[in-house]
Amino acid sequence: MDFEAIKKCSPLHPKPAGLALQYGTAGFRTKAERLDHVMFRMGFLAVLRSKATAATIGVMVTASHNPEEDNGVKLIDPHGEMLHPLWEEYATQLANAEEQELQKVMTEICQKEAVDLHKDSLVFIGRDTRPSSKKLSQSVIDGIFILGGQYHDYGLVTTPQLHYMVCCQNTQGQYGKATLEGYYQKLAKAFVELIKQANSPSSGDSQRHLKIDCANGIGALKLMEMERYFPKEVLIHLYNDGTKEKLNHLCGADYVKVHQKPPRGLDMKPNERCCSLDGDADRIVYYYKDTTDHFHLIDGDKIATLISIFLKELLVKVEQTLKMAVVQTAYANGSSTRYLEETMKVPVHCVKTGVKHLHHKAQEFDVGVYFEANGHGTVLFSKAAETKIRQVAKEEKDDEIREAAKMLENMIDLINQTIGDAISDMLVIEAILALKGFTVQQWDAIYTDLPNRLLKVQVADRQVIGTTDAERRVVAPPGLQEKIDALVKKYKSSRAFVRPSGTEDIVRIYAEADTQENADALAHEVSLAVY
Ligand code: NG1
Ligand code: ZN
Repeated sequence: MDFEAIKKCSPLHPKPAGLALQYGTAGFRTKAERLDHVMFRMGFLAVLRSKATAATIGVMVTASHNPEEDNGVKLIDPHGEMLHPLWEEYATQLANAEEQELQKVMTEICQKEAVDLHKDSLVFIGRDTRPSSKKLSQSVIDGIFILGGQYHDYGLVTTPQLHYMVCCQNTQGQYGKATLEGYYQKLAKAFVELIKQANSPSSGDSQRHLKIDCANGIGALKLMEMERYFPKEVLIHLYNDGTKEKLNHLCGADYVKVHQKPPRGLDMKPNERCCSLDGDADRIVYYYKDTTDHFHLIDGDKIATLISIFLKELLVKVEQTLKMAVVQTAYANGSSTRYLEETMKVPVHCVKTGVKHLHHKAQEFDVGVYFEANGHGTVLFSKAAETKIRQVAKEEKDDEIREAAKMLENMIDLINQTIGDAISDMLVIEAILALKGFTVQQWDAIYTDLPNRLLKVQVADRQVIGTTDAERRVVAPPGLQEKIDALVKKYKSSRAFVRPSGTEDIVRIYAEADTQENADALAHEVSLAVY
């Protein structure tokens, strides 16, 4: 390692004095102007991680659903998954090291991980559409360059697209081609095949329309690029495409989910199917308004349920021994868990918030469906499941079974198994609705959500709140859980929990109850107990 060069260049990306950041659930996130040194240093870390794993590593510059003034960065591991927890620790140490400590911290990482500095390295870089992202991704490149690493800059891409590229590259093309063209072609081919298997569109109309709120972000650009691959039966209409308004401002999946109301900038007629992406297009929620102007949100839990219903029907026909499960977090609506377990008889597992926990758990099953209530999720197929499904699709003599296996095969190709992907999920959902002849109302009616409320409160130190049982109970500070228990008892069909956010300096409060008024009141009372 050329420490002289590092010493010379590092002051060009100075760390603001006293600033300490943490690599959280989704990497580093804060105001963009505080992140230059972090980006530069993550360039270093990506090179070291690439050498340590002898694989290509990704660096994505984005702050997802957070305001336009924020930014963030996260590293992507070789199979397109989130960074290894040990390396998250190194990332924090490196980001917070004072100038004179940099050499020591980097040497320690190399020693602990036995990094062979003579090895080659390759880093894939991507960024969202924030005004600050271009310069910040240039700082990542500066860091890579100083360590003599190789890189490929994909420029503007969605977060899941970059995860996909990393996975393709490290599996020597087995997962697909590591280009945008490769991504669009793979997804479009699977989607077109699936749509062909649908009899007739449920609307009676020969075309299916979908209105999409793109959160004024990268999703709009990428959907425009992909549109020409879509079958003519599917017509998408893009809103909040970033040409007029600010990223994530009063729109996007997070806004719609948290506020339980439509985004600004999307004109919605009764019973029209609409959806919102978030700022880096890794989340999606659907919604519509009925003829009485009542807004209906179809969140990640209902997406997981729709996908599970569809997959289970096919798996029963193709191979009954394949084990399917759904993975959720504490934020999953109680009605969804109940429906999945009691009506569908599908095992449901609850894990801590954060995609890496869901992804990890889902890997235990032949078919693992995971979604956060906020619309981030995907489906994982085990190697054994994939091999079996492809074999039945090829060799089975019975037409019905073979057709079912083909649908599953196309689902495997359509879903981005590296991470939740709004574009891929949207195509999966559109295909399932077409295949099952479901309207958005029929989908919504599968079960009725329990009224719920998500609040956030600012406290002096959010880390004083300690949790257990997949974050459903607090163990610290003493007495808080007892207070929450007492409040929950006051309301019917209720549940509430609090946890420190991993992405913002706040504590989140979630409550469910029999009515919206009660859910709101319970959330409010719990928030007072947290102060
Ligand atoms: P935090 O801030 O830890 O609650 C939020 C989301 C997570 C996940 C991450 C990463 C909620 C309640 N939390 O985490 O589900 O998506 O952001 O983006 O939606
Ligand atoms: Zn996101």
